[in-house]
Amino acid sequence: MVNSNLVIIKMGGSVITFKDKPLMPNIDGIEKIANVVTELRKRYKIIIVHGGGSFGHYWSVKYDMHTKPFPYSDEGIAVVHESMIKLNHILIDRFIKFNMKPYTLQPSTFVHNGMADLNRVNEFVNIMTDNDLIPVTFGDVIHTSGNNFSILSGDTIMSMLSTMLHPQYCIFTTNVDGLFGDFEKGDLIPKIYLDENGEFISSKGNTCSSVKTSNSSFDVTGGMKRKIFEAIRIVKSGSPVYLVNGFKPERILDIINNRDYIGTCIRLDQQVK
Ligand code: IP8
Repeated sequence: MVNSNLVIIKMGGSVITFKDKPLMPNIDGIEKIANVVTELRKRYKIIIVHGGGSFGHYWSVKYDMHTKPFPYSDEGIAVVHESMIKLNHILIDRFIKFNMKPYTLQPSTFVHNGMADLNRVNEFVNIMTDNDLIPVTFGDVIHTSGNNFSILSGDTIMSMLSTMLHPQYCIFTTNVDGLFGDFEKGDLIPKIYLDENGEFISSKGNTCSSVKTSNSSFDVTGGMKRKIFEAIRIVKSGSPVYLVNGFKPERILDIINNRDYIGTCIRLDQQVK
């Protein structure tokens, strides 16, 4: 059963920063999505998750830090975390300028040892959304156990939150239009249907030739791979997932207003729409 007044949106790092320019926010990218969120919040409770882009990823690479729990250097942990707070601050500042009331939840307040705390999440989200506050969280470096820390992707936070809260719409924004069978040919896949085990059933529109289902994972490159992995978990838990171009966020409104849209929807085959 989905929570029909909840929308969770990931603001991708490739939209809110210039990925190839270290520590450079993309204010236009942030504001375009903020503008759409001002519309959405009139009708829905919103949760925002944002990625690291050329802030967190830049320093994670420099300090050789990854998603694997490990006793990374204290300096690296401090610097990566600080860069994410800085990016979060820039984003929050823009949201406030758009007359919204964002409230940052650092992932360390609700994730322990790689697991999200359902009670904490429910408590935070209910209090905030009842008060017109918009919870905002982000990918970060967090403590796991012992002396170990790990990079926690915003995509993983998307699936932690979505599998607990069951939003009606779970939307990932990136710098491309969606999931492509063949990117060179512009072969966008508008719909992918899964069964309740997360196994691929069929796709609609263009062919799904380069999208494979071995181990419930799709054969895609780079950051898309994790998104698809997390998307499958979310879809299995009942919420449909949409991959949308964050530079054209009006497409989010198309989805929610039931209009034709450009993007990829991944859903259970029995979810009608
Ligand atoms: O961009 C990564 O979050 P993502 C956050 O959502 C860091 O994968 C610290 C690199």
